[in-house]
Amino acid sequence: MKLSFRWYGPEDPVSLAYIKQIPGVTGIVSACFDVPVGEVWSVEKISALQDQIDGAGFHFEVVESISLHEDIKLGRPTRDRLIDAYCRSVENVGALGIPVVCYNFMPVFDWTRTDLALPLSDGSNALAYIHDDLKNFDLTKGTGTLPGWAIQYTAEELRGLLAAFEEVEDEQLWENLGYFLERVVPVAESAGVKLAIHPDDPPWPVFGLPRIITSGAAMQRVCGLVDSPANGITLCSGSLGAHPENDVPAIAKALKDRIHFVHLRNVHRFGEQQFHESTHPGGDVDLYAIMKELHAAGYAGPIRPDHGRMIWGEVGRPGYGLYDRALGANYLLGLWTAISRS
Ligand code: DNO
Repeated sequence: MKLSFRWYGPEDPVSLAYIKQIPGVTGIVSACFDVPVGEVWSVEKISALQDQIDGAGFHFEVVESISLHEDIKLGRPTRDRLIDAYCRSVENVGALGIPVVCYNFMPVFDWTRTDLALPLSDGSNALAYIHDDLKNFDLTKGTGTLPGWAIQYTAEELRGLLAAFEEVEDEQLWENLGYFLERVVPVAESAGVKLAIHPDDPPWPVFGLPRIITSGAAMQRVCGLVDSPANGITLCSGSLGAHPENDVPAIAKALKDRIHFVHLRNVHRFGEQQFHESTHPGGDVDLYAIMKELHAAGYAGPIRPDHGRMIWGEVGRPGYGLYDRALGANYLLGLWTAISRS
């Protein structure tokens, strides 16, 4: 495996120089955050980012993410032009030798939490989710300060999108995903890029919006929509693990040939549709068992620690501080080394 770390580009307070001090990290996961969704990522833009990554002594292993325009998810007529732009971006990523593109198919909202800094008993704080607390967010005001999303919508845009998705049932969403993959996968194949869909986080509907990538069976179904090695998944232990019925080590085993990227983090579930993020070794998900499955399958792709808590007084981008993610990386390296040598 290639131990990797997410970097939010030159603006990220967690610099490449800091990341370099974490043992074993060779890969960087990043994106051209300033290209508006739906537009083509030019070779110039991607290679400027790649130059910085190379210059710091890393490999640019994964683009996370090239986001999909909502019109693609909605199946609107404008999707053909947008899918075409997506294909050009994938070609450009491939031309620069970056092997993996991560994406997701969550309507409107990417990952969702109801508390960005839940105090934990050890004095740290972590991202948390309590389903009933979603009612505290007033979406008539737009996405506002909800965390982590590449795209923010005004009140009016959001109203339009929420209304449009009311017409879209799960099966329609599946069809729209199939339509997208039928067009993009062949392009990815010839560009030497592997697509890796990220599961929905959390893996159930939020704000009344449908969510379909919520289980191992769903990810299996994605792989079957277009049967190509270029059409694969991101195994995210924290997203899948928020649902007690998702046996993440079993999913890792079942989908081993199609896993192109791995996010390893942990969650502690404290009620139905309630969890907070935890230390990498703590929590309800068995990262050791997942790593063992990946190792047994000969997994050679990128693995990154995912969100961390805020510890030692660090303040920063929710989930993406340096300290706890660095501890996570070191834990993953330790697990992998021990499994390899035993
Ligand atoms: C959250 C991340 C997600 C992820 C996208 C993948 O921290 O795991 O934002 O990047 O959902 O497209």
